[in-house]
Amino acid sequence: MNKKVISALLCGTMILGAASPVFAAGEGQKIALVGKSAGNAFFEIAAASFQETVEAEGGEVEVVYPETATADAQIKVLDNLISQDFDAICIAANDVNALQAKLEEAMDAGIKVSSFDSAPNKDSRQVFINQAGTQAVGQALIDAVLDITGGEGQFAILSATSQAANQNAWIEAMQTIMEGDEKYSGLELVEVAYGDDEPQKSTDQTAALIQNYPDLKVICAPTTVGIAAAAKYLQDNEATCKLTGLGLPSEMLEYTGDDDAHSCPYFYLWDMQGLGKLSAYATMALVSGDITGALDETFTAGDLGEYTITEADDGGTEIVLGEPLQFTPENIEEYAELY
Ligand code: RAM
Repeated sequence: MNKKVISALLCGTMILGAASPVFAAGEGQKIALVGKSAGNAFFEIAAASFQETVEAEGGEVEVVYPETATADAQIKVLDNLISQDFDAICIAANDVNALQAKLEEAMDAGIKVSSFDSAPNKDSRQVFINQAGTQAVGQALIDAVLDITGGEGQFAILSATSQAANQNAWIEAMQTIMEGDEKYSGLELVEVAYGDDEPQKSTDQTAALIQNYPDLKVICAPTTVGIAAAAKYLQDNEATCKLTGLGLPSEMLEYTGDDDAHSCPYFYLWDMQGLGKLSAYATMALVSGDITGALDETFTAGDLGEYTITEADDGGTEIVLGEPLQFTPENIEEYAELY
């Protein structure tokens, strides 16, 4: 029986049969959550919160990781999911455009498609759950670089994969902000290196940056895997080059400090449990028909409150969780207990 009919019947039964019916937002829903790659704590934390949220609302979640952090590997995963009876797929895309045909196939088959963390293009999704505005992240990162370099000098970016939709959007935002304001004119971006969200490759890329640019003042790594690898390398080697970017407080605890003994003065991320939860509520709302992903629709994301669907930079729609959070020596211990 169709899931919507089942939930309508369940709802009716609850209203007739119980004194105070509790409406479960995800009753009977079957949702697949697809991360960018396996073995990355970032996705494990978001997935745990996503799963817990859906299960508490009466649905079930299958978390699937591709074999590699590529679009091809995600296409294989999607092929497999489309052949099963999932109500929705929520995906962090390894490429902006390469998943379009497959995600359109999923939507044509009646599967709702949302994305989180890393957005496939606007035709490949119904809505994107953006952890923090793309411009806001770009602004926070370039301002951190400006501050930590002391206002001028060389910096490099250590990214994940070269095709990663979110990484490229943040890097582009940083570059646009930099080019548009005189105050960044003393900064020189010498290289964007790719560690592919693999610890060893990220370490090797950090080593190469330090060797190739002896005057490098800052590395900005907008990836949790990259920043943790670079933090360790720079600190172990007592490099003068400093670090900032996007990281998990739990993985950055021992590297964050204002003194020479630490490689990272401060860095950013966002509420990780909130990201999983908001993605879960948005995806459940697509399945139940409460939203379609269109501009200006609103829905309630449990105890996170009410959210409105807004326009994304790519012309599609998104739901923005909140502002990026800054982690400093003062607050990192508290956050490290959470994620
Ligand atoms: C890595 C991934 C992820 C990104 C975070 C900040 O774990 O590349 O997509 O959002 O870093």
